[in-house]
Amino acid sequence: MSNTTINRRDYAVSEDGSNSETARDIDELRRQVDEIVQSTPVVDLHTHLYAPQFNELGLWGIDELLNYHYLIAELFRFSSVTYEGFWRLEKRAQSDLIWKTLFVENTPLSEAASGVVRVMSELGLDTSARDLRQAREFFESQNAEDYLEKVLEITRVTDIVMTNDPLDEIEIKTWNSGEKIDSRFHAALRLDRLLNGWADAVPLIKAQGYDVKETIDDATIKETRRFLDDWIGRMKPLYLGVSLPDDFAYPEESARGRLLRDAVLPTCKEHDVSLALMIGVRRRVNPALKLAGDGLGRADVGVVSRICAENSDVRFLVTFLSRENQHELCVAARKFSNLMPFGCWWFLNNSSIISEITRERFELLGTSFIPQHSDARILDQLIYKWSHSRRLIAEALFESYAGLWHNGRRVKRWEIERDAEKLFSGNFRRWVGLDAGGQSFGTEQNYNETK
Ligand code: HDL
Ligand code: ZN
Repeated sequence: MSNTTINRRDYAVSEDGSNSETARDIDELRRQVDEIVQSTPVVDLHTHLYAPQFNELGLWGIDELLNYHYLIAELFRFSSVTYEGFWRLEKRAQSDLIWKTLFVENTPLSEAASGVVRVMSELGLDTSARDLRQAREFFESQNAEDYLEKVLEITRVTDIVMTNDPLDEIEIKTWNSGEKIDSRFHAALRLDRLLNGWADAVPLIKAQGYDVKETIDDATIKETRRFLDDWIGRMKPLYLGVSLPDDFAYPEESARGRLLRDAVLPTCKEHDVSLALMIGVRRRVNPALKLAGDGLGRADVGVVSRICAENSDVRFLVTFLSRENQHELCVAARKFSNLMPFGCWWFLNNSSIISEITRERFELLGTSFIPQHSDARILDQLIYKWSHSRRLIAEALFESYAGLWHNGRRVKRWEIERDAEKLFSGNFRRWVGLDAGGQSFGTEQNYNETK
């Protein structure tokens, strides 16, 4: 067999011209994969979205979409506006400037800009409009609750995991109100301010009634664990999470190293709750850009291997921000079954890189990983972030099935459905113990019964 690059037609006709696999079958396989992946429900395991009960924390609509920090960073590459000049503007004036600069005067080719076009197109808005009048009229006519249902229906996202900060005033008020949170929204207890900014966190934790000190001694560890226990009881988080810098080291004689070892990891064990490590962010590389000012750096994946080896009874969700760390993460996951790689995070959430990462994950991990999360900050972003991810994951999955076919094994429809369910929700549900609402997949009989 000539060593041509594997593509759809090569399976169709062997060199002697006979049809070992009809082209139609390969085409049917591609259609099956696209149809199944497009329709598979998603549990979005990391977002910055909030349930309606969190009021002003929940963002949606064209002015929020255009003020996404990714687009703010891109604005300054095209516009002569100064940082101060921009930050002084009202939000609508900011989005008008972003629209004019990135969408009218220039072609919206970046992932973040093209994503806004996708959202507007999906909602039937004029994507070539000279201004935001029509878009604003549309969103002003929307009712928040109905719009949430519309977005979840379009995207087939069934569950959204939030990013919850136990030191945030609005969060504290909402969680302490006892108000019932929309059951489709789940908590993730985010530990960045505790682990990465201990000195600033101490007074805030003390204000909640926990006798912690900046110098970390056994008493402070005990009180910090009580703080975590109480917030776990309040939020019932699916996991604890923290973003970490590219130079994150462990073990480390630092506040973070001590708190991670003596408070967070023992808490994960005691509550049997997973820990998400999001590694490689370089915060405030350009402080003038505020939230848009973070960068990245290549990290040491060996740190994760050490943590997984030393804490074999903790389940870790791990993602790295540097493209250069992705292959090493796959290899580390082959060594540690308590390591679940997830997502194409932040600067990796771009078509070319999602394709590369997903393919190497299939090659090294089969379906034992979680391919994507949206990281959405604005509700409407679910529309484009999941649209491009489903398309790209379907392509990579098809290529994997096509390779298997080439090697002599065809997949059945129910196997594709099973695999897609694992990738888009099942692997995460099982990792964190999130009930699938009675649905169970994974065998031919199940599939025949549920169809
Ligand atoms: O730390 C994180 O969770 C990151 O996702 C940051 O929030 C980042 O600003 C972001 O929005 N990435 O998409
Ligand atoms: Zn995030």
